Amino acid sequence: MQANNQRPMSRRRFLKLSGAAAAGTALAGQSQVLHALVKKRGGLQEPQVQRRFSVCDMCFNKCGLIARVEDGVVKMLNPNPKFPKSRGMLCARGNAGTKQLYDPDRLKYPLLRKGARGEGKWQRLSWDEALDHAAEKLKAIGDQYTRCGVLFMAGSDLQSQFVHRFAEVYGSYNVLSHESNCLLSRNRAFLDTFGIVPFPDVLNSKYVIMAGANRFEALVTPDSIDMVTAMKDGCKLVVLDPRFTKTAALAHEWHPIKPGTDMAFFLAVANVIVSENLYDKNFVARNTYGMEQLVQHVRQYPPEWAEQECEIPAKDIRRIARELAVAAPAAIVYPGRRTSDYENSSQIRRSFAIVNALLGNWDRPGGLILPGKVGLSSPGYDAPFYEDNPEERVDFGKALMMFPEEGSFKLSRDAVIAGKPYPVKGWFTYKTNPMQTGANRGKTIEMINELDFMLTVDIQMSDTAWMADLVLPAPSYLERQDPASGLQGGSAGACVITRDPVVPALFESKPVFWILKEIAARLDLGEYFDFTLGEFRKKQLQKLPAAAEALRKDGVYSINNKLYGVQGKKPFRTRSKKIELYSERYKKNGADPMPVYRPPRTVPEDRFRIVVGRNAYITQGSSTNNSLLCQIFPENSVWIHPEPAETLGIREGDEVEVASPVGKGRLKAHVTEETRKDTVYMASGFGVLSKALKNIYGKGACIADILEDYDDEITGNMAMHETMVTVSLAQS
Ligand SMILES: Nc1nc2c(c(=O)[nH]1)N[C@H]1C(S)=C(S)[C@@H](COP(=O)(O)OP(=O)(O)OC[C@H]3O[C@@H](n4cnc5c(=O)[nH]c(N)nc54)[C@H](O)[C@@H]3O)O[C@H]1N2
Ligand SMILES: Nc1nc2c(c(=O)[nH]1)N[C@H]1C(S)=C(S)[C@@H](COP(=O)(O)OP(=O)(O)OC[C@H]3O[C@@H](n4cnc5c(=O)[nH]c(N)nc54)[C@H](O)[C@@H]3O)O[C@H]1N2
Ligand code: SF4
Ligand SMILES: [Mo]
Repeated sequence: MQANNQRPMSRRRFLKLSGAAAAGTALAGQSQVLHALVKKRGGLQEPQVQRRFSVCDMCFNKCGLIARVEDGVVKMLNPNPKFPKSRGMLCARGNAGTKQLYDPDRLKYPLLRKGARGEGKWQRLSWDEALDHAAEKLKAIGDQYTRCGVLFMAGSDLQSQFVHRFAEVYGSYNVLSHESNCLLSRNRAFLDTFGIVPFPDVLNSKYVIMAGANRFEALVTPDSIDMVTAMKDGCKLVVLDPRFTKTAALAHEWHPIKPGTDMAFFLAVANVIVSENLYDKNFVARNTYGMEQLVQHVRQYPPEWAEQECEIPAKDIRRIARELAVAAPAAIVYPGRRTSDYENSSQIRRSFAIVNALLGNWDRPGGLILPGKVGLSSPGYDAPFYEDNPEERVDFGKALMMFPEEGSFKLSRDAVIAGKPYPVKGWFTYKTNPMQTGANRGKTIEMINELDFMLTVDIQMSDTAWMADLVLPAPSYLERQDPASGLQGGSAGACVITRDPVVPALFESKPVFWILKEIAARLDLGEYFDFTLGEFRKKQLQKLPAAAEALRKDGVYSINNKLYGVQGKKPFRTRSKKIELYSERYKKNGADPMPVYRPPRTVPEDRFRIVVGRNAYITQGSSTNNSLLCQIFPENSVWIHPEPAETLGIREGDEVEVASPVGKGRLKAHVTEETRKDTVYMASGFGVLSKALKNIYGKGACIADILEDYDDEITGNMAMHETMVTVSLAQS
């Protein structure tokens, strides 16, 4: 089922590779890095071994780990069994974390662009020179335009909060995270239905439907682990996915749904549950708003109608609805994670939320449960006021109900290109790689070309760093101290985590906290960063007296919150104080108050819909250069069904061109029945522009170059599954 035809890697072989003994040119490079850094111990002395707690950062899950450090070198990463969210698990990427630390392609010192953008000519700077330069440029943009003329963007990280703090005290409210390319439409839908974004209690569930979620490849802890355990205990898993993913392979049922039609399926499920009186009547009467309207509304959506739209047989839809109702309340329509897919994704996910409400699974074992309280304190500050600033963010008002704190990458980018409503001429990016993860790379380049100054803080020369003016090297998670943070995890409950360096920072890398503190001092904003990370963390933990000791002893502080019955008789945090099946607020904002089905864009005869999706060896668009992971997954290919492949004369391994109205890419074809005839798929993170990513430069094609940039009309969340492409044999 792998996209490429390589020898499958056994766990034994993988661990051998991830241990000290290593083969291959890339790894030889790594040992050179190590030899240069670590003093040799003489003779046959036993190594000095230490075990240090940390938290994996190869993706956002933050699984607990114990690093084995031999003579100052991190030799192996093992799972921390006391960690409630990840328990005894560290995935392939987590194991490969040592190769992130000892990557010869790591950024080593500050670099200033010399040639044209993207030409790859750099001048090494001292830290003082780099920080002076950054401060000068930020000041100049603030003076010439306004402070909102600088856009800040930080990926998922414990230190990202300092980028937000810096932006606020510098005076810009143009701050983005990765979230508008990820999950905001899911958040919108569940928040607006239940008043809070819940966690699925997968572990105790008897029936789970996953639609557009691939938990056995797109790992989310504890859900991925809990799903396996629950299935052993008799839980049924039904998967709707246009591709036969690993999750589909292990599920009890897989339905290759027509992309973009999930709402038809779930409205029909609601139709059956309502018309056959299968819903939880007490629960619905007590807790919901708009049941009468919903009953009327779903009448128009029977399974026979839905079958025509989603291509799942009516008898299966009817059966699944009944099975869900029998298993309720320990039954879940899984809320999902990445919902950067369709222009109506918020409404699609609203239909998921509404079926959950009908099942009465709220706040009960095996259903949707509330996030537990963590109790970290957040040290506050009063940001200065800038009189000449515009009224609103640059993307304000461009979506019906945008999250004001999150904004929209796509809509901000459009605004920067247009220079409207006001000029944005600076861009600060930290730990995010929108050149690979924002649809329509051409437009990201267009945006960058509008800028006076772009600063990127990364661990490697990502494609985004490659386009920047100033590139600053950050330490990896194994080398840095971080603040504390609260994690949530379904039935695993809440916990507090932190990081301390497992080994000292390599090269000249510096954490973003230090970078921001230094720039702030140069801009007369030093008072807002007048503390150390240690002091900050101490303040965060002041109301959790047992936390510091638990973190020291176990590497995690678990909080024993009550898991069920937390809502009790408390009102829901919605306008009606109930679960909103019908939303007056949506109506007021110009959105449908209940999800109304509109068919997705038609796929023309000679084209395919292209979809994004994960595999277990790649994190979003950016771990592909890792010297261990790139051996397992060295390049991407385009999945195409055998029937259209035959018509197009395409065979397995042929070089093909995938083209959309905005871009094209050349890569190998993977001819497989594991995707629908009308749908093609490519893994992300290849076709890089950065020549400094030596393991993968020249490999595969970049899906961000091909994807058009549509967005969800309610949130402005990027919609990445709305692009139609041609696939043809490449001309040599
Ligand atoms: N290994 C790994 N794990 C990860 C990550 C990673 O990069 N790598 N990233 C983490 C992050 S940030 C996130 S947000 C999550 C994402 O987790 P998921 O959202 O579960 O994962 P994706 O693979 O992005 O997308 C899910 C699936 O949707 C399918 N799909 C496409 N169109 C449709 C449709 O119209 N209907 C239906 N029903 N299915 C459709 C795709 O084929 C794909 O298999 O994973 C997290 N875990
Ligand atoms: N084509 C495509 N686009 C996508 C997705 C997809 O699957 N395919 N997924 C979407 C989703 S769900 C999400 S969440 C977003 C995520 O989008 P991004 O936030 O762009 O996530 P990553 O691709 O993981 O990029 C993380 C960046 O941080 C750098 N980095 C890693 N560790 C460190 C560190 O310790 N310090 C610093 N300073 N930098 C570090 C990496 O080198 C990389 O450049 O992408 C979205 N866009
Ligand atoms: S899922 Fe894997 S990569 Fe992500 S934090 Fe956990 S171990 Fe690390
Ligand atoms: Mo994500």
